[in-house]
Amino acid sequence: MKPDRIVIVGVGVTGESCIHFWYGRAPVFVTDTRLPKDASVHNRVNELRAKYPEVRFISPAQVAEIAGSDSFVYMSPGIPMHDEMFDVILATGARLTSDIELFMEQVDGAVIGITGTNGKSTTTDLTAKMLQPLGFKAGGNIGVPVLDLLSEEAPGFVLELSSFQLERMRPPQLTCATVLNIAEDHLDHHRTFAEYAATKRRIYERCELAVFNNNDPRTAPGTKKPGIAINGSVSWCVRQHEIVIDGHQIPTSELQLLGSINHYNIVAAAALAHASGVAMSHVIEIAQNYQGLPHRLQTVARIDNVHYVNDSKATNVAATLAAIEAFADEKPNIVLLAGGEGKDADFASLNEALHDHVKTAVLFGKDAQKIAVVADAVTQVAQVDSLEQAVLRAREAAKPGDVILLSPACASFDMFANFEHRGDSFTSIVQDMAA
Ligand code: UMA
Ligand code: ADP
Repeated sequence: MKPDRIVIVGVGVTGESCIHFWYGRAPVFVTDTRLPKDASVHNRVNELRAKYPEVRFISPAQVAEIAGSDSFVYMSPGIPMHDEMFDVILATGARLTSDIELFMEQVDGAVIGITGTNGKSTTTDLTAKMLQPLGFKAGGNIGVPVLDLLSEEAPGFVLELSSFQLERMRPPQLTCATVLNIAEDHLDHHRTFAEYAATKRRIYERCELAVFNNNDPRTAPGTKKPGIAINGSVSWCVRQHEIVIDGHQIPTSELQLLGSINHYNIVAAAALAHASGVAMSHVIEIAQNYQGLPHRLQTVARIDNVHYVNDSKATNVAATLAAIEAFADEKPNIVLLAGGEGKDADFASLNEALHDHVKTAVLFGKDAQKIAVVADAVTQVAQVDSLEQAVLRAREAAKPGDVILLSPACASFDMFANFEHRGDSFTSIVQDMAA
């Protein structure tokens, strides 16, 4: 069906990619639920107005009169499904759809989908590197709106899909799909953990081949599917000192990525790449040399024999636990920098790792006190007002051989523009200190 009008809600990168696609093909109307109050949204609207003069920018209240049964409506992923705008749109009879759904309708080639609470970006980037000889391109939640990939003319795509993206579309028809892991996150957005987990598993519904963790039933497809069950056979598994990829054993000492969780991500990426038909020799070479993305367990300096690590992308408790595991020693050797916007998470599950491996927790940001309540009973705690103070306090607490680990277990939005800004700030504070 050809729509009579397109309504786009949200003026972030997804919204713009939808405007770009439909511009000149159908009348485009754009709004943003934050429009009446937020000055930065006004600035963004003005920027888009200059770029796309034919687009009509409307107020959120006008959506009810503009959208009709022959319209398509694109809601940006950051707008929670319980936002009243969804009811307004459904009442108009319009087709509520998404950028990913439109992308899937446009492409013929292979599409691999990757979701999970943690490790999505790392696994997406790594899978795409393994599939580079075949010309695959990566996009999605990793930061490149999928519709922007349409200009690439690639034979296949690797998409990072968030729960926000999966919940607002029909299950995608993917060549291969994986749920890497499921832990508590985004409970301020999804109503329950069960709802969040079910949303992630929608990725398998129409996929041809599933890759999942045999040790974690929450990652398995609900119905029987052809696939690769990692840790379910000797050919594909993660062991203490080696990983096995299609029967090839690789000692973990030959890998650049740290931590058993990252070793799992490597095996999952290899399984997805293998299923797409690339040479295993290339997959193994990339697996061994892959250095990871910035802001994930990234070494930023070694000063006075203290190791400074930027893991700013750890925006939930599970990611911080994984980071602590990656650096843990027999005695507490970690000075942890944590805090920020906690997204209603329960920090109690940090308790044991803080007790066993963290000598001091330096806490900052909006939910510092919530973490302090847990940490106080098991380790030394310092609460500070800024990241600068946190680094100085951590430096005082660390001894040679220790690790100063920024792994906040929280989103960054209370103090920073995003996790990259937080990680870059940490890096420059540390580098200034070293100079
Ligand atoms: N907006 C509203 N009402 C709301 C919330 C937002 O109108 O209630 C508007 C904002 O005012 C803004 C626009 O929506 O104008 C922003 O849209 P968005 O929040 O959906 O963000 P985009 O810029 O479109 O980026 C999105 C993803 N963001 C989110 O899901 C929050 C990006 O993932 C993704 O890279 C991009 O699409 C391309 O696919 C970011 C992210 O934080 C990195 N993802 C979450 C995560 O990884 O944890 C899921
Ligand atoms: P995502 O895109 O899902 O946020 P990233 O690859 O960006 O995933 O990594 C986010 C954070 O999660 C980093 O701190 C990283 O070290 C950590 N991490 C990566 N893989 C896992 C995993 N399987 N379990 C827990 N934490 C993980």
